[in-house]
Amino acid sequence: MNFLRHLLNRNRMPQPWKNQGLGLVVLLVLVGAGLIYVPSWVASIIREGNELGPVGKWVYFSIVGIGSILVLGTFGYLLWTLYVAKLRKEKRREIRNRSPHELSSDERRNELEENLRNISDLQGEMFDGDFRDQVDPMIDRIEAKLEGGHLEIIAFGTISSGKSSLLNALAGRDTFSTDIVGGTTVRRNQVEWPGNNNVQLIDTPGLGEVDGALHQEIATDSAQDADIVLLVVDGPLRHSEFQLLELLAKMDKRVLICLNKEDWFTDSDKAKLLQQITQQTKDFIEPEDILSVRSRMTKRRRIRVLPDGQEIDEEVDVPLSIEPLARRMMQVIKKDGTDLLLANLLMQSRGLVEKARKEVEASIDRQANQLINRYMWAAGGTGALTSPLPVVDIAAGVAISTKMVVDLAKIYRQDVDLDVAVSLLGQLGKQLLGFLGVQLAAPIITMAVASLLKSVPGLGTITGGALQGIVMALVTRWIGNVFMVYFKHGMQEPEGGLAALARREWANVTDTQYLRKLVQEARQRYAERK
Ligand SMILES: Nc1nc2c(ncn2[C@@H]2O[C@H](COP(=O)(O)OP(=O)(O)OP(=O)(O)O)[C@@H](O)[C@H]2O)c(=O)[nH]1
Ligand SMILES: [Mg+2]
Repeated sequence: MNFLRHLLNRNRMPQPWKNQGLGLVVLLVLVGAGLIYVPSWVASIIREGNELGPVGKWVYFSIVGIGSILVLGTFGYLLWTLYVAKLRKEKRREIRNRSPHELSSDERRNELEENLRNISDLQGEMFDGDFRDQVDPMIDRIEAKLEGGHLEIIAFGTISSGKSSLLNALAGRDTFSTDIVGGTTVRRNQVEWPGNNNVQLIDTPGLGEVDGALHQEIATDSAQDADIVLLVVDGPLRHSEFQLLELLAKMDKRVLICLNKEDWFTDSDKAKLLQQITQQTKDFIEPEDILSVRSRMTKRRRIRVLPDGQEIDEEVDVPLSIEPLARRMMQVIKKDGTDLLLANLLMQSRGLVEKARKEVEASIDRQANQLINRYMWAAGGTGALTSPLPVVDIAAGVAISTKMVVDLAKIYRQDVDLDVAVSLLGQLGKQLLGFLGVQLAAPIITMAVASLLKSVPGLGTITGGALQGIVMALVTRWIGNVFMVYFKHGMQEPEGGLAALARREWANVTDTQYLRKLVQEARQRYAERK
């Protein structure tokens, strides 16, 4: 492999990043030339004008003046638009990095609309339908929520903390089933909040603790749509509940903490507990958003003393108490509802843009991989058909690689035509073309691959046409992978230079597992042909 290393170190691809200072050099040269020629030119104009007599002079200078204004004005306008476009781009980037709560309502709405437009643009660039079809309903939901101003309030909490009971109490009817046995709620359900038909109350399954941590993933998934979160706890904050709060804070969610089952505590214990929770969460929850509730009517024992002095031990009903929470929820909705909705939709749209970008990238990569696959077996096929002295098929191999590079560039929208592809391949290594195109070098690479294949246990001996075919397929895949990475990064210098990239890709295609797969596929293809 020293041979390959040597050739790759010596030959490098064009390096467009070196052109970045070119603009400045050109500008300086133009300004310099201007300084040299403009003064004498202006002097000659003045001289000519002065020779024309009073009226002619006036007309002449007017014409020249208008011309100068037109030229300078247009030039200035061009510079100005470039500058404004640059400023706008920077501002957009800066806004994108800011949390929705740092943005004004208008900025949120604008970015949200821009994101939705971007997503549909990206949809157009996806080559396969699966994800594209998934995106539509998501966009529809965001748009519907935005238009209707529907808020979603979601209850979260550890198993059996009383989420379903609390939502029933808020809804004023027993919509969700509750039970003393944990795990009663098994899926997401929702009900309208009476009196405010734009607000949905959403019940979720209790988050079980696994090794002290809640099912964080499930929680983040469900929290995605929520505009307001009710975290229902029934005692001091568990470590896992605290972690969940941190996570929700990172997602920029507005959270109200509901200390449920307040009938369990004496007034002073309850006050202490609320104080403790307030202290623990002061970094991300406002104290007014921490409230105690009683979601179920309970019974309490009471000793009553009758007028005759007799004492009766009796049970009395303790009504539920959700009034303070309901009032706070109303306040939050009224004051921040639209903002919370916009902030949440904005976060969702950002997530979707990100996902769509990744999907477009992945779908382009899939396309590129399929293309390389087709070319490698076209090259491998020519190798396997004629042998053992592959003069014709090696020439075919060069043509195939060149065409492949052009097609790959098209997939990645890089401006590479046939000539450029030839020169790129040439620069990747004159020897690369050499060992594909020069008879002398062909046996060297074949021998190298043959010895590689021998080192893979269980492949058996491969000789003759099959070996030649596999070599061609392998080299084509290698070239394909190198260019795939190169084009994917906009033809920028890869990390460690092109030699390092080519070496990395060579290591990938000569990995034991990959070689085994390659040989299997080759055998299958050649068997089918026979
Ligand atoms: N003492 C008392 N018990 C309550 C209160 N709220 C709910 N409970 C009881 O707590 C138990 C669990 O209530 P659920 O509403 O089913 O709790 P959940 O959080 O929805 O439970 P899962 O869906 O299983 O995670 C039930 O037996 C309720 O009656 C309350 O304020 N006080
Ligand atoms: Mg429940």
